[in-house]
Amino acid sequence: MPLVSPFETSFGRIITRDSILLEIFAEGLIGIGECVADRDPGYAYETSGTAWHILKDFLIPALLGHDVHDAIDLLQIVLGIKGHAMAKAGLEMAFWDLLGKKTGHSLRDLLGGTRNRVPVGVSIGLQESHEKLVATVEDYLALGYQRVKIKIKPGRDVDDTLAVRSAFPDLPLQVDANSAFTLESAEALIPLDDLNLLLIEQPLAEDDLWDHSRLQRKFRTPLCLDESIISPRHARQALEMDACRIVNIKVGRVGGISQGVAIHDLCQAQDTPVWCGGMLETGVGRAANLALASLPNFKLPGDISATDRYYERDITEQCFTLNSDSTISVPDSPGLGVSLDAKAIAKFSLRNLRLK
Ligand code: NPQ
Ligand code: MG
Repeated sequence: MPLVSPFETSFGRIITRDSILLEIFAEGLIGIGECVADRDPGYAYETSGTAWHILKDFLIPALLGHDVHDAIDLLQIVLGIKGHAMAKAGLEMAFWDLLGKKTGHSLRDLLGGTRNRVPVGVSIGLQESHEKLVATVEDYLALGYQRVKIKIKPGRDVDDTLAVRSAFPDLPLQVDANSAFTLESAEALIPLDDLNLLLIEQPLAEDDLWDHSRLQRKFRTPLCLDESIISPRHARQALEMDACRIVNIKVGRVGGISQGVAIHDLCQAQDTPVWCGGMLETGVGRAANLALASLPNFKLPGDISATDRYYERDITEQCFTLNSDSTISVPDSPGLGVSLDAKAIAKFSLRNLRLK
């Protein structure tokens, strides 16, 4: 799917988004889910290719023919397959949608969400110049986004952030390095500590909780982990070693909505705020993010922007718009609360496979 504008991070620049859409047919109902793996392994090791393989050859065959009553049953089935969180999460999302449709409950209600609308912000990619960056931030503020995240990388860090901070002294602002620094090179980020940021996201490698805990000691600003938090256990250990003080939750990265809720609950019990990350989802994954972010310990605005921030044409009939208070309303129809736009699906589909 073509993006409205290119999106550049420390790991690369994309202009189109690939994803795998899943449909589970059961009891006369269809549950839909989205696997957020991308074409390239830049953000994570999973790709749309690896997810397709794991779904087709392992996850779906393990599921077919089983009686699955709840998400715990499903987790038991997928537990024997290591890794591949995004593939698992796509399938699990379709299962939650099905469960909602079967019971007549929205995903928000199934999860115990407590809000009808959730605060959101916008994630802005690396720009050509400070002028362009500040102008882009200004454009999103004019659209009503009240929290901004900018991407940083080595050499494009303090100056970029300072440019935005100088132009918008009171803006709730955060930065995301997508693991581009080392403990040594992250010394360059120390001046960020004086820029009143909400958080600094994932400065170091994804498999490096320990160096994040060493780095957190040097900052008053909370570090927030994204790529590093791949399970409730990783979240617990990160908090125990003070590797971060805020946690980003993404359904795809943690292997499903249930795991996302588990991390939410664990962080809540430790008074650690969480927020909902984004993976340039279609309307399907966006609906799941909104339901998840309606839980009470999602204390910071999510990277869940309006549909038109990413896509001119989405694959759901519903499109999500920004309310005037920088929130997006949580769907309240059964399941995810979205339906597919068959014409858009036909237009964007590259491959199709049905397993029985
Ligand atoms: C993050 N998301 O928080 C991610 C990074 C990201 C909204 O900043 C294709 C697939 C493109 C996954 C671009 C946001 C992506 C992607 C960015 C993930 O780290
Ligand atoms: Mg991130």
